[in-house]
Amino acid sequence: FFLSMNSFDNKWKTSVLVSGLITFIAAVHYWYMRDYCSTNITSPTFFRYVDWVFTVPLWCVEFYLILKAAGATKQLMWKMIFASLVMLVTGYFGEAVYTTGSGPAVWGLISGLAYFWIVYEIWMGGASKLAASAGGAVQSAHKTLCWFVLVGWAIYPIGYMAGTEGWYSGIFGGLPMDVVYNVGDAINKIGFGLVVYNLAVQSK
Ligand SMILES: *C/C=C(C)/C=C/C=C(C)/C=C/C1=C(C)CCCC1(C)C
Repeated sequence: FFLSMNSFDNKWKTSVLVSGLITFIAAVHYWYMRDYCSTNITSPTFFRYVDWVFTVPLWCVEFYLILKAAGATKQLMWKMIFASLVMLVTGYFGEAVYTTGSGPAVWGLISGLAYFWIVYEIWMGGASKLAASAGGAVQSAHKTLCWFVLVGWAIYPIGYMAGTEGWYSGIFGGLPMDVVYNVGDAINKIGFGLVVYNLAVQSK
C-alpha cells in the first residue's frame, strides 16, 4: 500500500495511506502478541484491544474518506469513531475486567448495541444516502464496506463468546478465541485494504 500510494490520484492517496497504516499497526501488534503468547501461554488480550483502539477508528476514517467526495461530513466520522470506542471499551470490560458471573454477557451486550448502532448508521443512516447520491465506484465500494461491517465484524463477537463465560458458552465455548480473532483481523484489515486499493485503481 505504501509503495503504490504515489501512483494514485490525490483523491485516493490518503485512503491508500490509511490502508497501509491499519495493516502496519496490526503487524506491529501481532509481533508483540506472538512474543507475549509464547512467553506467557495466555491470550494477548491487552495488546489486542490496544491494536483495535487504533485500527478501528482508522477504519471509520477510511469510511469517511471514501464518502468525502460525495459530501460526507466530519460529524459522521466522529459519530462512528465514538460508537466504535464505546464498543471496544465495553468489550474490554467484559473480556478482561468484569470476567465473573453475568459480567461478560452484560458488557458484551452493551458492546453489541454500539456495534449495531454503527451497522445502522452505515446501512440506513446518513452514510448510505450519501453513497447512493454519489453512485458509481463510490457507491459499490461503500456497499462492500457495509458488508465487511455486517459480516466481517460479526466474527469478533463469536471470538468473544468463545473466550468468555456466559449463557452462550455451550454454543461457542469450543472455539479457539484467538484463532477466531486472528481470522477476523486478516479479513477486516487486509481484505478491507484491498477493497480500498481496488477502488483507487478503478477510479484512477
Ligand atoms: C481491525 C480490527 C477490527 C475491525 C476489530 C473489530 C472489533 C469488533 C467489531 C469487536 C466487537 C465486539 C462486540 C460486537 C461484542 C463483544 C466484544 C467485542 C469487542 C469483541
